Amino acid sequence: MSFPKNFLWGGAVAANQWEGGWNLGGRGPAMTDVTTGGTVNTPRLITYIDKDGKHGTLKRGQKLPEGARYAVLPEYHYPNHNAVDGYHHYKEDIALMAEMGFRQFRMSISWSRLYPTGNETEPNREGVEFYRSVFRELNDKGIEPLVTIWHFDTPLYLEEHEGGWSSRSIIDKYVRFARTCFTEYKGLVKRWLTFNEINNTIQFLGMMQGLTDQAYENAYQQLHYQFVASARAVQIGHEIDPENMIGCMICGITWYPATCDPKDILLNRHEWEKNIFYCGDVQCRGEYGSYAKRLWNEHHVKLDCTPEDLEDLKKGTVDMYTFSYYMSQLVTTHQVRDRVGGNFSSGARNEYLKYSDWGWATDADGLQYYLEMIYDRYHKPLMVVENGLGAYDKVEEDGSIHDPFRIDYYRVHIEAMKKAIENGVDLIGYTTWGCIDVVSAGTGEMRKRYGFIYVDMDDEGKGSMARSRKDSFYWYKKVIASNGEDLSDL
Ligand code: BGP
Repeated sequence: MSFPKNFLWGGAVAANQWEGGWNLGGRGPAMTDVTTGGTVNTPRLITYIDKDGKHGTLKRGQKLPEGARYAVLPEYHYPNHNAVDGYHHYKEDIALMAEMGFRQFRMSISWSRLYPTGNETEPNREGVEFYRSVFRELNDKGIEPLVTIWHFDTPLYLEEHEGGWSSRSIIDKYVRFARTCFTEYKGLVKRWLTFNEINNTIQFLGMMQGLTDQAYENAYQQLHYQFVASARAVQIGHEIDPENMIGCMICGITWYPATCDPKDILLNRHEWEKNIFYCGDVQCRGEYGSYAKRLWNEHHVKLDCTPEDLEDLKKGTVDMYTFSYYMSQLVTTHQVRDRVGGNFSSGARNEYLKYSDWGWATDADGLQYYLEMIYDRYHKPLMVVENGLGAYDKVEEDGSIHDPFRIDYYRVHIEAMKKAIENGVDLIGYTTWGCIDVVSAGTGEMRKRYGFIYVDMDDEGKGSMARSRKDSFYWYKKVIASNGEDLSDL
């Protein structure tokens, strides 16, 4: 057994991290446009002007003070404004992806490029045409687009004035946006994901301490509105083009118990329910899992959930399960001396694993475990739509970039996928994260690079934006050409 013949090899980016052009072509602002850069130790900040005209900053999850409004302030650098300028470089980038032999490219559509405030009744034509050109370019080069409709970028106007995902009214606005995507790009795009890493809203709470029940209620409520929005989008997507294949997208953390204390084993099972199955069950099975009531009761959550919502959830189940995979985490009921965090999750340090410079564990066995566990639960086709190693790259005098650590990382994860396929998993595609260097979502840095393609740009936004090939570029090309058989060094 090996990778299926039409396996969808490729790479992934998101609009706000790749595209730039934040105020071009009629695009409206999103939250990332008022978010500064950070580092591994210092958080990204959200900037605002208060009612007296004073400048201020917030951390993720904090509320805007009464009377304040989000603002771009001259004293800060906003890395997502230009990102790596995919807006102007997409032809060049796609040509490089075609050179590697990509069969699929995952990207997202910026909601505020199509609906600048989210409230317009007609889309911004310039935005619509921009993505049409990108999809045509991909199709011309034999690369199938895989499109994420929402990748962390709700129009800022909806966040600021209408409560974002806390308000039921946003469902209709998202559905209008999704309908536009399905209608405009019919025939050009056949694979869609409704929400990126939808489970982060809950999983992320595990990184914080002293949260109130209200914080949990807000998170579960926001998720419920996203589930309904997703389910309605799935139904519309199928109506518009029955060939559309639409997936959920879950932040796939493999949770392990830190000890064999039965209390840890049970806690671990409950972590899977809360962090992973809660969303997958609703989106794949069309209803909340039996444990959901317990989760809500733990925090006295009263959901705004109507009988029509439950009907929609039933009718709008996804066709495939897609997920990101970077790491596993350990949970325990015992005291944790060394806590580690990464990608919206945290746990105890695992002495059997190696950690990256950003503290993310490398665990390829965890990927096999996740694939086998999830396939057995849902029996739907799976895709790994993000996986990769954020690392420093050094450009040599002659311009070459040697990244054997990245090749090693991919090799073990591709081997893990192969083993899962041998064990019966229907895995249909793999898009590595940040196939071209992009702005980091977590830290806003450029120095945290994932790409096969290097972009000459630093954390302060200085650089020529020139693209160049790393060693891993040639390696991945060889992997794709051999359909995952040749994983040897260059
Ligand atoms: C996921 C996001 C991506 C991406 C990735 C890597 O959570 O879906 O947008 O950025 O993580 O994270 P980071 O950029 O923080 O290294």
